[in-house]
Amino acid sequence: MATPYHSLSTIATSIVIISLLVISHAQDNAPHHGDVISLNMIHRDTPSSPLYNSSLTKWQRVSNALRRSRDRINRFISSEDESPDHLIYSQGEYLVNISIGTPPRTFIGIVDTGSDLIWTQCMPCRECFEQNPPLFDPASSSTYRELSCMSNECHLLSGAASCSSNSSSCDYQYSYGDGSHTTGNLSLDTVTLDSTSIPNTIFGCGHHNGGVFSGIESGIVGLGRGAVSFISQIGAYLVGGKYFSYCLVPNPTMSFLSNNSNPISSSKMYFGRLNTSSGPEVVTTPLLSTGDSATQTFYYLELQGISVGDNITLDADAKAVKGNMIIDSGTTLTYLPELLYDRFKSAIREALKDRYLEVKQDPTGSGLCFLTKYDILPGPNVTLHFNGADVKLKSTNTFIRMDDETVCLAFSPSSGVGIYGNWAQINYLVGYDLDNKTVSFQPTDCTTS
Ligand SMILES: *[C@@H]1O[C@H](CO)[C@@H](O)[C@H](O)[C@H]1NC(C)=O
Ligand SMILES: *[C@@H]1O[C@H](CO)[C@@H](O)[C@H](O)[C@H]1NC(C)=O
Ligand SMILES: *[C@@H]1O[C@H](CO)[C@@H](O)[C@H](O)[C@H]1NC(C)=O
Ligand SMILES: *[C@@H]1O[C@H](CO)[C@@H](O)[C@H](O)[C@H]1NC(C)=O
Ligand SMILES: *[C@@H]1O[C@H](CO)[C@@H](O)[C@H](O)[C@H]1NC(C)=O
Ligand SMILES: *[C@@H]1O[C@H](CO)[C@@H](O)[C@H](O)[C@H]1NC(C)=O
Ligand SMILES: *[C@@H]1O[C@H](CO)[C@@H](O)[C@H](O)[C@H]1NC(C)=O
Ligand SMILES: *[C@@H]1O[C@H](CO)[C@@H](O)[C@H](O)[C@H]1NC(C)=O
Ligand SMILES: CC(=O)N[C@H]1CO[C@H](CO)[C@@H](O)[C@@H]1O
Repeated sequence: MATPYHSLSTIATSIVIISLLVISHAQDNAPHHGDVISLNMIHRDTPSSPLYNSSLTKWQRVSNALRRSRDRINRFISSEDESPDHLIYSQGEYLVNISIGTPPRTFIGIVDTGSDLIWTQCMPCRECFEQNPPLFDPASSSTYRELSCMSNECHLLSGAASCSSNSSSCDYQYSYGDGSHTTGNLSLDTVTLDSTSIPNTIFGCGHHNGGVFSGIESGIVGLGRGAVSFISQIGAYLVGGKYFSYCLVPNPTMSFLSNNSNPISSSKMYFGRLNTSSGPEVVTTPLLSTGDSATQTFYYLELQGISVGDNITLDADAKAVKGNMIIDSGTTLTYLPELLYDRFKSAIREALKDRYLEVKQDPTGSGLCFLTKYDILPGPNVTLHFNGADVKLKSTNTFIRMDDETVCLAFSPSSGVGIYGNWAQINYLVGYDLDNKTVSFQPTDCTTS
């Protein structure tokens, strides 16, 4: 809505009226007790993905995913050292198709557990990347409202918001480490997930946007831990508070499964606490936080060690306060602190040296690849020992096929913080409990759940 000028009292009155309308509307659709919102999570490399490039071969896709992985870990490492507004976005691997506005308009967002703000490209567009769904036009949404500079919401963005005067709009500016950026008005509108409408969601209505976008997505859905993150905002509407989880299926175009045409069910994201989040096989580890605002977005875990068979290697440097590892859905490989990685690699090499020929070629940067047309099955039992939670990986989590002949360890060394990447999370139900500050893992066949 273009609001050239309103007196403050008019704005305040409108806010009250709009809020009342929105809340009463929302209650019709609000989740009932026991309902959890379920969304498909589209991997960029599945044929149903709007980002799918059919002219790439399977192995090009793998190699691209690993390149994105390297870009992203580098952002995580630099964002730890640099300023709070140095955000890490570097593509990410999964998309969700949600809606924004009244009536709802399609919003295809990249799921980013490494940033907070949810934003979409908006009309009038002064600088935009190409996108497939029509641009969101605030003027066509009856529930859209621009936030003022004096609003509490505007203050939540601290350094990323600026105001020319108290009565002006709340202008935000986000620059990601990879050169991607969005600038626009911080606003409120209804976001619809499946059939659940969540009113007054703070989002960035971006009028100047650019960077590494692929032409289909409309923006980013930030699912970090910070105050403006989507999950922090919508917790009040969810069953069991600020809780989301996902279950990632093996990707048929990028995995051990050699059959591209075999349809496989989609990965799922759930908002709200699932009943299964405390079953017998569930393991749970605390989420750690730095006092440091620069990194309070990230989901830090403490990885105490890693076992290959019965041999355990401990990470002597594991930092109990802050955590030595970030769990992330947008990075493919898992990155271990260097010393831990070196010992892990030696143990894997030791366990497989009699069965497979090691090849020096190192397309992953993983440093350990084997020549084999067959999958490494059974592989050695690999267990990640998080504080209080032993996560037992399957061979399909531990190794990644690079081409018809080569299988590599799906792990790489990191010179800074580690990343628990999405490949190692496939076929686990991973639950993020922001209220209880825990992350839980439950082995699950995600293709049938
Ligand atoms: C989930 O738990 C809630 C509350 O304990 C209960 O009402 C609901 O029936 C449960 N749902 C399932 C599918 O078990
Ligand atoms: C798809 O991949 C081909 C081959 O690498 C490339 O030339 C083309 O630009 C890609 N298309 C898109 C939309 O990324
Ligand atoms: C997103 O959802 C809308 C509404 O359900 C649908 O019309 C559209 O085709 C979907 N887009 C993609 C790329 O899945
Ligand atoms: C905005 O308002 C605050 C207090 O309400 C005041 O301290 C500040 O000086 C005002 N700033 C401008 C630019 O008017
Ligand atoms: C691939 O999947 C198709 C359809 O499900 C099936 O007919 C075909 O036999 C499969 N090929 C292989 C090699 O598994
Ligand atoms: C465990 O360590 C011992 C001693 O270094 C070694 O002999 C054995 O092969 C290792 N087992 C595995 C599964 O790596
Ligand atoms: C892996 O662990 C399972 C039980 O968890 C055991 O039955 C199996 O023998 C182990 N495999 C190897 C190679 O040690
Ligand atoms: C989460 O915390 C609440 C209260 O702090 C507690 O009642 C509940 O049992 C906890 N849930 C889990 C799954 O730990
Ligand atoms: C940064 C930005 O695009 N701010 C815009 C917010 O909205 C007002 C009008 O609604 C524009 O004038 C600003 O340019």
